[in-house]
Amino acid sequence: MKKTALITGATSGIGRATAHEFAKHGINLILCGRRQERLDTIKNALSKQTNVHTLNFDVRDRKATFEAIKYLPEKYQNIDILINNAGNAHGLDPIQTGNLDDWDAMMDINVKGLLYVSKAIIPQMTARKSGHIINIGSSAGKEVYPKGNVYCGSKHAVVAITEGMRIDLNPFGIKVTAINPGLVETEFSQVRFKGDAIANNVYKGYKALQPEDIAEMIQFAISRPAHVNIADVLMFCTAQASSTIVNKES
Ligand code: NDP
Ligand code: 8X3
Repeated sequence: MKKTALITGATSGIGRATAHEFAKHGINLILCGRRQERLDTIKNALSKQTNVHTLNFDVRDRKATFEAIKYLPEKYQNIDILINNAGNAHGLDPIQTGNLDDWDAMMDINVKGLLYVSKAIIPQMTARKSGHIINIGSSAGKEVYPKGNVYCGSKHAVVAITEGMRIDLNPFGIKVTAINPGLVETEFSQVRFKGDAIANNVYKGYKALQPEDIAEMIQFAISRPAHVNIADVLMFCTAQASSTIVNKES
């Protein structure tokens, strides 16, 4: 029987690449994001391969999140796979000059948004005693780097929450996975630096991970046999050794 996956942050980067990867495997898709035009474009492209439904909500909005998921059409109501991917870094500043709005955005989206979406879906998984939750953490959830403070904090929280989910959902046979990439070439840096020219340099001088690389890892994780759970993955491009060591051509 075809599985159904809900992907947050499906309008760009890792989420969009995962939608394309899952469509290749005939997985029914619920694609979430705030930019409806993009959701429509992706739906048009993937509808040839699988069933696609789109949901437009901001993961910070608790009521909108719960309502969107509660009122899914009948054929999309059983969600087998949840990809908690929506998130971003906002700013790169020392703690003493950090921007409060940036801090709110990172904690509200990366941490609380992930919790709201999970809370809206986990009860059906526990009731069915099956499911797979994949949280997109980061190398920033494993290691703190200069000026990373709050973003790193939000991703450390994602890693901790993932471990907590795995423990609490263990009696229900639900798989829980953290996938933690290093530098991935997406719109991430445009968001982080608010369109500033510095964003264009982040992926220059080396070959960063591509969103498709992460999507393939996610597909690998969801396609393991029932007794295998990929618990935690740290992925770097070959040029990256840690958050602060990247071998760039000068
Ligand atoms: P992108 O900026 O390309 O994509 C971010 C996605 O998140 C978009 O689809 C965006 O959709 C969605 N999103 C952002 N804010 C909200 C919100 N408030 N409500 C709903 N959706 C939201 O970045 P990436 O693909 O790189 O990032 C995806 C995940 O991967 C993030 O959690 C990020 O922290 C993580 N990551 C990224 C790395 C990188 O180097 N790129 C490395 C490690 C982890 P829309 O704007 O339409 O709502
Ligand atoms: C994204 C990777 O190094 O910009 O999570 O924090 S990094």
